[in-house]
Parts: sequence; C-alpha cells; structure tokens
Amino acid sequence: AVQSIVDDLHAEAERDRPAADTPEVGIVMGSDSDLDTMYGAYEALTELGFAEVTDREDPLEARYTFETYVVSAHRTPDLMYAYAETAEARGIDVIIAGAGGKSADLPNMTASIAYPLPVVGVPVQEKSVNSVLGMPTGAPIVAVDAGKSFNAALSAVQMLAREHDQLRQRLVDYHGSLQAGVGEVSRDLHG
Ligand code: RP5
Repeated sequence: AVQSIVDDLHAEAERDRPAADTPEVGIVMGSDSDLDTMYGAYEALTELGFAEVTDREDPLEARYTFETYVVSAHRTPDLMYAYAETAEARGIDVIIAGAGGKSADLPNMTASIAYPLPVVGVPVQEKSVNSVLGMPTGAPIVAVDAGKSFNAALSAVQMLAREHDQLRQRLVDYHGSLQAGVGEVSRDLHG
C-alpha cells in the first residue's frame, strides 16, 4: 500500500496539475496517534476557509485546500522521502509536519528533503521539542511550541498570504475577531 502511494506522489509530481487542483498546504504526521494534537491545524485552516482534500481524484471546489498524510520517518522512510521530495513539484506551497516521542524526526527530515519549501514543525509533546528544533546551520525549520498545531497553521497561512490577498484579509479578519472576543470578556468583567 505504501509503495502505491509513493508511486502516486511521483506520478502527480510529473503531471502538470492545474493550480486550482493543488492543495496549498500539506499536513504530515508521524502516526495516527498524533491526530488529536494536529487537529488544531485543521481547526485553524477551516476557520480561514480551507477545505480538506480527501479524494485526490475529486475535483476541488474550495479555493484553498489542504491534504493530510500519515508518514512515519521510522516506519515508512520511503514514504517520508517521496512526500517531501515531490511536494514542491506537486504544487504544495508549505508543509505542516508533526511528530511526537523523543525521536520526532519527521518535521526536520521533511524540511531537509523538501527544501526550499518551508516546513512548519509541530513537536507533539514537550519531549519532542529538541528533536524538531535541533537543526544544523543551513538546514532551516520553522517550529511552534509543543502541541501548538493551531499556530502552525496560522504561520503557514501567513506565508501563503504574501501572495494571496484574500488569505491576508482572512488573517486580518481572524485577528480582529480575537480582539473583539477579548473586548467582550473585559466588558463582561467590568460591567
Ligand atoms: C512518533 O512516535 C509519532 O509521531 C508519534 O507521536 C509517536 C508514537 O507513535 P505511535 O506508537 O502512537 O504510533 O513517531
């Protein structure tokens, strides 16, 4: 099964996919046990109007989309390599990569292989932080604190927003809604 996904990724990388059929954001995580933690990224992307591509054959309706793969650096190294190696050619603009444990190698290996595509790393637990952040000079990764996948998605969309005015506006509106929310809490507290 893994080999057929690897083959599909390479086939997609070689095909000239129209931009409208290409997810802007790729989410990868080391295990399906990371799903709960990575759910924050789904929430942020959905809040900003992204839709998840669940069937690559289906025509996409939403303007902005993301895809999700479970890719383990240790159990499926070939798949990790294929995903990261083909991401740019497949049309992905930014990857969010989450992994847990003390050997959370997926985010940093993905960043190295997918370079120069930006990768936002999410250490799933506190103990994973050093392994995600411990990159040598010249091999960059952007990372958030343990479990902060919501912020990882906001950072990814900030990168995209430099070239997409609509996304920039959604980020500004989202920030405005945060301020309004805080304002309401203060009003409630102080009458
Ligand atoms: C890591 O090992 C994964 O990212 C996950 O956080 C952790 C444990 O994986 P499971 O044993 O729950 O599949 O590579």
